[in-house]
Parts: sequence; structure tokens; C-alpha cells
Amino acid sequence: MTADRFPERSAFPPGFLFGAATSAYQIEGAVEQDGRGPSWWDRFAHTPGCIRDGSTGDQACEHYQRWREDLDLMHSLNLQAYRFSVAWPRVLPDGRGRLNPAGLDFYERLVDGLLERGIVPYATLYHWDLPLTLADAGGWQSRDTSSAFADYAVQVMRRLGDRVARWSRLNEPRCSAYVGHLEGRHAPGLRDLRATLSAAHHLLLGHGLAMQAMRAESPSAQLGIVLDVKPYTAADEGALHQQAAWRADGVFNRWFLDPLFRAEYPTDVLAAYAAHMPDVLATDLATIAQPLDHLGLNYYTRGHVLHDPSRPFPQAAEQRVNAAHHSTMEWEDWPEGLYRMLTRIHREYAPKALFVAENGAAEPDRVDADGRVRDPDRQRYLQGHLRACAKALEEGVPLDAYLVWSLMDNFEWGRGYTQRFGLVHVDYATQRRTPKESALAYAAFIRS
Ligand code: IFM
Repeated sequence: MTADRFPERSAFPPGFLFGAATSAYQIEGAVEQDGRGPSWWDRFAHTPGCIRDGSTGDQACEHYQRWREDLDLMHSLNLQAYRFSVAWPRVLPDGRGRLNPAGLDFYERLVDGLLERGIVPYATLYHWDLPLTLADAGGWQSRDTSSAFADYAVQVMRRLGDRVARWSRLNEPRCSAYVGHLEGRHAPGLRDLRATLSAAHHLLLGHGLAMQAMRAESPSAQLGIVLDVKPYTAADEGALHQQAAWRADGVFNRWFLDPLFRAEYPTDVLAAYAAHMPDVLATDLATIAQPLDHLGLNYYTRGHVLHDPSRPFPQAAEQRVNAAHHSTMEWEDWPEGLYRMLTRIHREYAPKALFVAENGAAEPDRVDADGRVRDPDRQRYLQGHLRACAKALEEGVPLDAYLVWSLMDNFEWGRGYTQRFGLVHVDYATQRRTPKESALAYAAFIRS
């Protein structure tokens, strides 16, 4: 796939939206302002040794104070849609019960500000900032958290349901479960397979319960979920390596797609995990597999793997493809994978509508003496992935939006501020925003 120019704008149907995405803890700051309660990310980030550069999201991009300026910036970049997340602890400081009106007021101002500027609001209800009270009561390992999530979702829906175009309940349940409970790199920092599978199940259950509650509250709302997806290729043609790639696909992709679309866990992975599974009640899978109005995909890179029996299931070791460009996250730029995931998910799971909820690259950006931020690798990355979208559209995939991760540089979780994913550069000392060259090129492409 040629990746050195934008596709023709006419490759995208009328009504297709181009925009950008962020999440609350990564940009808002103001963690103690206006009645926000603590989340497990506040505690995790403040625990010595958990964040690579010792930073926290306490201040982040000060978006809580600077949201007007940020909306103007989006408008100046011709963005047509903006995906943000609602911080659960801003709305319900204890996770359930007492509502914090100031928290909802903030998101209401944000949504109204987007609409005034002609930008379509996409809201995510959970992008990893679980209220600390719920974390201390078992977090996602407890079924109670799933029902607390549904109650919270309805509260937000009541206030903003008439103005948000698209609701996603969860962002990347895989990442919440695996990176937080098995790899220990995200809150709550565990390394335990049983905890991981329990969290994954209760996240999905929370999604299903929230779907039911939100549908009952507002039958016409557009409801979905955002999954991170990753194609796995075998670094060697041998059957053992192909099988390893399929197993890795099972853990990363099918473990979430199958329950959501088929009301079942994939049997091959389930066989390997059986001894560590939480209680799955008879009705759980039907609750999880509510019909979705849309599915958001976060795509960054592929996994290129070799069979490695010395590792735990899925016994797959990732290999670096040396010739390819890699971002500062060490992620390979491989647009073909986005095309493959879009067409495969359309073919095998047939969601009514698909959108790219996140796609982007972290690069070693800096502001040059002339005030410009030159980021040709990000521009190439975006061009290649937009071309992948155009190719998928040509083949009938019902794709209707593409959102860059991220609007601006921000707190990259366990890596702190060491990674710059933004279309807009943020100088954290002054909070000065500078659109990068890729942002200007993206803006010109959108307008063209
Ligand atoms: O920054 C994250 C985001 O919060 C979720 N998806 C992946 C991004 C890059 O790591």
C-alpha cells in the first residue's frame, strides 16, 4: 500500500467524519477541582516507580481549564468529530450514589461548545479512570462494579443523551484487563491471570448492563464500544508459527469480539484459560452481546510472532520487523493491518457501522527555532492509514469516521509524558499548543 500521500478526498462518502480523540485523565488535569473524586490512576501514578518519568496526570494539558482554547484549535484544524471521555470520578466521586453536578456541568459545556463549532461529539464513558472507592471494593474483579457502571452510564446519558452523537461505553477492555491486571503496567498494577480474566468478564458485563440501561433511558441513542485490535502475522511460514499467530489473535481480538457479537468466548482460548475463569452466570453472555449500533476500532500496529513454547499461553514471541518505520513506542507503521482488521471484522462479525476511534503514532517531536514542528513520519503514518480506510470503503466496509489519536500530546499512562502522539504539540511548562505539520496537512486534507 503506497503511503506517501493522502488518498483522494472523494474516496470517502459524504457524511464521513474526520476528527481526533483524547481521554479525560490524559488531558484534563484538575484532579482535585470542583468535587472530582480520586481514581485508581491517581493512586497508581503517585506510586513511586509506576510511571516511567515519575509524572502524574495531576496537571496534564490543563484541558479542564483550557477547553475553550482547545475547541477553537479543533475548529481551526477543520476537525469534524471529537471523541472525549467522561471521567467517572468527576461525575460520581465515590463511584456510585452522590452525584457531583459540577462534573456533569463541565461535560455539558464541552458538548455544547463542540456543537456550537459544528464538531460532532463522540463520548466514551470509561477510559480507565475507575473511582478509587470502587477500586478498593474489588475493582473490575467484582461483579458489583459492572452494575455501578450501568448506574453511572444512565446518569451521564440523562444529562447529555440528547446531544452526543455516539456513545461508547468502554475504551479498550482488553487493555484495561490485560495491561492493568496481567502486565502490571497500568492501574491497578497486578500480574495475575485470574484477576485479568475476571476483570475482562466484568468489564464486558458492565458494558452489557450499561447498554440495557441506556437503551431503556433513550431508545434512539447510538450505542457501541471501542476495542483495540491487532492483526497477528507469523514471522515464519511453518505451521507452528501460524498457530501461534492464531492463538495470539484469540487472546487479543477474539476474546472480546466473540462474546460481544456471538455471545460466546472462543473455545480454543477458553480451553487454555479454563482453570482461571471467573464465575460466568448463565445469562451473562446474552447480556454482553446486546446489538450494537457501532463498533469503534483502535488500531496502531501488528504483532509479528514466532511460536515460543517457553512462554505462557498463547506461546507467541513478538519479532521486530527491522526494515519498517517504528514510532517511539516501538510500534511498526503497518497500514495494511488496519485494512485487514476492518475487512475481517466486517466479514466475520458484521457490525452495523464501524469507525476508527484511534489511530496515530508517537514521534520524537520538538518545536524548531522557526516555531514549526516537523513530523514527516506521523504524516506518512496518517496518509497510509487513511489510504487503508479508503481501500476498505471500496470493498463495502461500513466505515463512517476516522479519528486520530490524539488531538494533542498528553499523559501516555505508564510512559508518562515521554511519548508525543498529538496532532498538536504541547509544551508542558507553558501549556503552549503548536499544531504540528501533520495537523496542518490533515486539516488541508479534510477541507480539500
Ligand atoms: O494513549 C492510549 C489511549 O489512551 C488508548 N489507546 C492507545 C493510546 C496510545 O497508547
